[in-house]
Amino acid sequence: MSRLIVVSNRVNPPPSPEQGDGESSVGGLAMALAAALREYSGIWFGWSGKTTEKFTGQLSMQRVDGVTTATVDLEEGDYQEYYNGYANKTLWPLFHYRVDLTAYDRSFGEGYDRVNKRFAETLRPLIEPDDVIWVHDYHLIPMARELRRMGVTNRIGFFLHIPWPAHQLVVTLPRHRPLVEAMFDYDLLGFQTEESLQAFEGYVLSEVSGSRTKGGELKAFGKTTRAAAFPIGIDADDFARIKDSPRASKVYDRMLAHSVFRKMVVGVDRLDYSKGLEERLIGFERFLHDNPGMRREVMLLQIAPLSRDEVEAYQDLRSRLDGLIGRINGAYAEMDFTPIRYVNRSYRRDELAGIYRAAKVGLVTPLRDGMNLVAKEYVASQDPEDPGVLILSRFAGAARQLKDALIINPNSPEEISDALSRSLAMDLPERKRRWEALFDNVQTRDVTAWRDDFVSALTSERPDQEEKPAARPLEAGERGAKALSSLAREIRA
Ligand code: ADQ
Repeated sequence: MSRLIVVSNRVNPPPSPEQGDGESSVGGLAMALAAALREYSGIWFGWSGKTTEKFTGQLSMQRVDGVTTATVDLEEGDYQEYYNGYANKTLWPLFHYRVDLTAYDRSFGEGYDRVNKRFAETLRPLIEPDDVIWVHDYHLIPMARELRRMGVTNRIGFFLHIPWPAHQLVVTLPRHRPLVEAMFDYDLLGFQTEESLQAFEGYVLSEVSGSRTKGGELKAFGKTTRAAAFPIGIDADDFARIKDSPRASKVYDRMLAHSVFRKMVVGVDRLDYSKGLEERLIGFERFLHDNPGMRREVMLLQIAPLSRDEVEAYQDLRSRLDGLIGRINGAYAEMDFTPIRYVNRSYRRDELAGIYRAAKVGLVTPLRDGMNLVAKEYVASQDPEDPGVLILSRFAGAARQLKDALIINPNSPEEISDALSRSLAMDLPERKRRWEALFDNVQTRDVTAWRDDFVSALTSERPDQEEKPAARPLEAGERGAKALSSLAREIRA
């Protein structure tokens, strides 16, 4: 295949193959994309994570373990309006159905468009005629529009990692039309679930009088695009392997030693209001209340590394969680045990695998989640001879695939409490039967299958493709920048 250019807001330093045993805390997605980039000798482009006083468009290129990364710094104002603003205070809450937390600030939208344009201008000199470009997530929806405006005619695909919300929520965005119109500059749109796909189609068909072409593409704004669901997976075999690694086993032994005579329930989430952390704690509290006989036999380990700490809604959530956990522990702790252990740090992947394996129950209760990889990681880390039980919110994309989990509504403390009782009492044959079906799905629909499905759909023939306009010749300034492309080639070589 041609070269692959991956574009995402942050470029995760790709873990080297020697780190494959889980040393890195970089997630499976970064591993999979890095592997794809090695295979297709591509480039990973995005924000460096650093800010400068003035935007210069200066690219920093590196080659690490077979992957070329190209990053650019952002101006402080851009960072505030684009990243903390439109991405994390507008699109993230809205797409997770939290209209109450959504900021409709015009300057955020302007910053978002400006940064996408700056990213596109910085990336453009690196693009060669046969490159295939894969843009990731809600930070970068207008990337293709900006690239097309600069004459880029390459195949460009987009994958949305978070849910696409219902029509009535999208229209609360003051500039929803241009946002959706920008999606029609992609050749392929990927969503996590059929539900998100249908919500997107619903908007297109009813809000902007779009239609479906004979070839099955969506047509609106005088353009066509293909849209499909590509549920993301994890590197299941790698997780299943590292759960038996020395580091994972050490963590597993430690966890067991610290929970003698008690069954551990685990929650692992970025500290985010979409993850249903408060609802989970209230459900656990209900369980403790309703099952006095079980109180000394169960403990909840909640791991929640801080995230987006500069955004007020995250600071508020953090202090509410501190209060809630304090209240529950205050009410139910005894001098020799505490019901909830709460940790705000990150762990290596092999350590997480050990923690998952030691937990009799994986409690995953998001109020909305594009997919939720933790649910799949929990399944992949279990001991096949004595697997734990997964309790999963019906509002996680993963619930569409992991039907053999105990599916609950996270808004109901009673449902969480009942599912906990049921999980803790579940006999081995039922646990095994459920786990085998779950693992089969996690293993078959893994991250490599996801990536290959998307890339092959993106590179396949488009049924309704109209002639794309020929690439516009480069202007003087751009020609200078084109020299960078040769630099990129040299670095890759
Ligand atoms: P996230 O919202 O970040 O991802 P999730 O899918 O659960 O949610 O992925 C979190 C990742 O972070 C997992 O790989 C997990 O292991 C890791 N992680 C969490 N806590 C950790 C800790 N303490 N230490 C180390 N690692 C930790 C977004 C969407 C999801 C979608 C993914 C992928 O919101 O719905 O599943 O992208 O598309």
